[in-house]
Amino acid sequence: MPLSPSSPPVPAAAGGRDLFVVGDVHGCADELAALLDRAGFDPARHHLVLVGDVFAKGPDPAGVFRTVRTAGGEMVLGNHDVALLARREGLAHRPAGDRGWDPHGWCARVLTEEAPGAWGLLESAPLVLTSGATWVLHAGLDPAVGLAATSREDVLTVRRLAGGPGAPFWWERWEGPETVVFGHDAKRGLVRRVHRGRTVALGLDTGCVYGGRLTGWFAGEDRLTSVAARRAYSPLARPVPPGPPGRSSGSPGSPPVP
Ligand SMILES: [Mn+2]
Repeated sequence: MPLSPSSPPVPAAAGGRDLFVVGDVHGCADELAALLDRAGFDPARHHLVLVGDVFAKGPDPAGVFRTVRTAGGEMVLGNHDVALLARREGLAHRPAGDRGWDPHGWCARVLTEEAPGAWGLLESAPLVLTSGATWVLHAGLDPAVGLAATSREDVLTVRRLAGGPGAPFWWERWEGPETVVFGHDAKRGLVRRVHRGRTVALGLDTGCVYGGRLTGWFAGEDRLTSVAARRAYSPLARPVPPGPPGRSSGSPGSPPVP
């Protein structure tokens, strides 16, 4: 799917409250509710921000939306959220039956039937939410050019910088001063990059939908809280098989985006 240029960062509607940034929820509604409870989340004092990939893959996307709405939360777009919007609009239609399970199609149908308000949240979600020196985005940025010149596709999907399997992760080259809070990399799990004594990158995707944990971070307190997944709802994508350039890394039935 072609991607349009980056949209500008949007200030989070924190209103003086501390940000509580939560990693990739992927439809894990029970775990999101449990995390807010364990963290002592209070909407009068805290503002919920999700790093994207909020609904697809997991068991209860409508329940996730209800919890986010009750909390008054905001989200940035993840690659699966973009796929979900595309599926709703028919832009990424896959003929039924040709690749088996269609997680985005199922998720889009559940949201339309049980939580149609989720579409407004998705349609209004920016690529980047900011609060002071904290930037929240789904995957990452290009440290060589900075956020403003990073492509939309990189914001949604970057992990390693260009250069092959051994290339550094983007956050290994990011020196701040802003703290970039991101998700999208369950294989890496919790990532904290400290440069000159300050946290400049914090990765919160601890793989809840794969049976890992769901993690949140209070920005002002620099405090992490997490809860265990009740079970593994989805297999973690297989490693990319060796093969010639251009070979698809997806297996039959796997989602179109990793
Ligand atoms: Mn993602």
